[in-house]
Amino acid sequence: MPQTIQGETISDFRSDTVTRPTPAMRRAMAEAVVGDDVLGDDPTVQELEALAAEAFGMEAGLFTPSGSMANLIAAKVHTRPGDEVLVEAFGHVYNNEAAGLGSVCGVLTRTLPSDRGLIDPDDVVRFARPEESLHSPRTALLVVENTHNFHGGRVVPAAHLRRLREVSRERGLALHLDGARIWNAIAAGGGSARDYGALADSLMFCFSKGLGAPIGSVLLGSAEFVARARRVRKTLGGGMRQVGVIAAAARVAFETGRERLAEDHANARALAEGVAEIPGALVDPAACETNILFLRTERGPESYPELQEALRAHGVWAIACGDLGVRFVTHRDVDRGDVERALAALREELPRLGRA
Ligand code: TLP
Repeated sequence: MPQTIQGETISDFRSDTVTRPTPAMRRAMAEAVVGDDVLGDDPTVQELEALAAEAFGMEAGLFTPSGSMANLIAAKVHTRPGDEVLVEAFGHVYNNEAAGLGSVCGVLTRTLPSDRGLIDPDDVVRFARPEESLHSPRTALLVVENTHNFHGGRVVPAAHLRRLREVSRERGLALHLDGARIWNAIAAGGGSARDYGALADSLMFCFSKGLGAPIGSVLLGSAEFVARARRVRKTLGGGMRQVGVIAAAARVAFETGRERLAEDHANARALAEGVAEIPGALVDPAACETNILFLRTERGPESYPELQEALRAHGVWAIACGDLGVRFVTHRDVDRGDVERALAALREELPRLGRA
């Protein structure tokens, strides 16, 4: 369904973060039983943490205000200042979390190449330093993003993660899964929640992406890891008081959002298939595995901001992302009608702006 923003009816493909809370979420928020979670007595958030941990077969969970904070906390717990973290070159923790790894954790980041988001396990072996020495940093952590946002929602299958897990173990690295969209990976058949949970030392997922909650993420791991994470969250100012009002909406998202992700994937695929036929587009529909599509053009990066603006005039919002293309993300608040609207706008604008 199109959204109304400042009086304008728009089809908002900017991100799956843009969804508005549903009436059921608002009701749950109004009725939530709450307590002071910093003092340990908010039952709504505690239940949600336990439910999330249980789904992945992990011991404990910690509710956080954002995915970025959950990733930052995980890195802080897994590393010491001066350590090194391995992350794929287009990884969100490296590119889009305001340099928290460097500024807050004091770690070095080493970026790894990939095959469209899949890190080669041999590269982990190659890049992880064998041991701390007088000269070099200790490589302490591998971060794996699943689905991979800037590789177009690419699924990292559990079988591939298992190989990364094996080599990182051999090298003494912890493995953190940035699973902001792990439920999209699961819905796309990458593996089960239990599969993924068994392959990570820590895992975060967002309630506020495809699941459709307004706010909130959760960081999962062993009981000991989460106890340490809780303290770091406090350091960062992320300890929240009657946070059950937020967790209540996240719970509705958790219970109702997972089953409809396949619909988002079908909408993204329909968009990809439609766009691929328009002159000027460089799109491979088969590479659109989940809910994210990067539209590249024959004319290349200079056309992306122009295309973003032209689409906006049609009430279709998407985001130009540097060289990567114009990003479209499907979610609960866009449907097939919005996809058709986007395609109609693209049929008008793309041949003009996208052709070489
Ligand atoms: N991603 C946002 C933007 O920051 C780019 C989006 O619109 O896709 N990990 C991954 C893989 C993410 O995509 C995001 C958000 C996060 C972490 C951070 O989550 P929040 O926004 O809750 O801090």
